[in-house]
Amino acid sequence: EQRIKRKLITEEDVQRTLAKRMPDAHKGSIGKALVIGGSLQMTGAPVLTTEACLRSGAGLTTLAVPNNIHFIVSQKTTEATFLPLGCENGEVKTSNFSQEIGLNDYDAIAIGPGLGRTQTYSLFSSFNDYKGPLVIDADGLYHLSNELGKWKEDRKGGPTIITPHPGEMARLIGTSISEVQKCPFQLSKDFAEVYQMYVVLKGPYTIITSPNGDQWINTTGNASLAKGGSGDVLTGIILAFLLQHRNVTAALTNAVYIHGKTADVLVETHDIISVTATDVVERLPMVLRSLR
Ligand code: NPW
Ligand code: AMP
Ligand code: MG
Repeated sequence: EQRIKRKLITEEDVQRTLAKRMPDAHKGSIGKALVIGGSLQMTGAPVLTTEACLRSGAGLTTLAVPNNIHFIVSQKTTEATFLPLGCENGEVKTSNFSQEIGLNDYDAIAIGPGLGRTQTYSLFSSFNDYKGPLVIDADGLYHLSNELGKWKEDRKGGPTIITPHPGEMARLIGTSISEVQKCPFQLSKDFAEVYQMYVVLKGPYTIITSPNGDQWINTTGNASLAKGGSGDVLTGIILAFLLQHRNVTAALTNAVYIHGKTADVLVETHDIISVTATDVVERLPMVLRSLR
């Protein structure tokens, strides 16, 4: 008999579990986040992820980008540090990130926003030994879909979190977008259990599934988020929250709730067609404050 646990995310849950800032905190005690992404054609995505991560409480945030866009992205984000990586065809060249970056120096990593798809990366061999939580989003999911079989065996390291929209989910499991939209709960649950990953299936009602099949449904957010960059911002919030929450599901549910809530607050003053991903990042401090 299948045990089904499904729950709506409530504001009370978020208020109760939201990361606190201890009076004796220092940047190192909160943790170091690493964002890997960006390419010549997509300089904004990793900046949005990094800025959202900074606004969501990370102690130290580093952005790894192909070195041809280092000076562009560093103009756009002041508080982050940078890891310029070798570049080919406007994208990060390495096939194995663990050979180029001391991954275990970071407490949480997100890979994918704006990364591009012309290079071949083995995310499995790069991150198999990484001990912290790993978020795979955007083009990271494209690379993951080409070697998904390898991930069936348990990753030796920390938890893996994927954040697909329905198009990315369809590619991962080799089905159509309409099929994903027809059975989002079952497909997420099957995927999470088989690959032992946390699945954040995005949409008007984002569904979060843990590797044991438990599910949470988000009801915040609105169609102002139907704009390029929204998902890149969510990945940054998730990354920062992973550093600051005791368990992965609290980090994910709180991040998804707050991302949507910020859009809900924005449409009180901004027209629904005008909201940008940057607006969401800039409004995060006020929304977080309102939940204390
Ligand atoms: P269609 O055909 O459009 O209707 P991709 P991506 C579908 C970067 N960005 N519900 C969609 O359907 C990202 O970080 C950079 C249903 C299509 O088939 C990535 O690195 C920005 N279907 C890269 O771009 C800002 C949905 O999925 C497919 C859906 C590619 O990201 C923008 C498209 O998916 C962007 O974030 C939904 N909700 N959403 C920047 N400023 O630098 C999408 N689809 O082409 O695999 O991926 O999302 O375009
Ligand atoms: P991405 O497609 O990766 O940019 O991610 C889009 C983000 O915006 C996800 O967090 C979605 O849940 C959210 N989003 C997009 N469209 C809507 C919508 N119509 N209603 C609510 N949330 C949305
Ligand atoms: Mg995206």
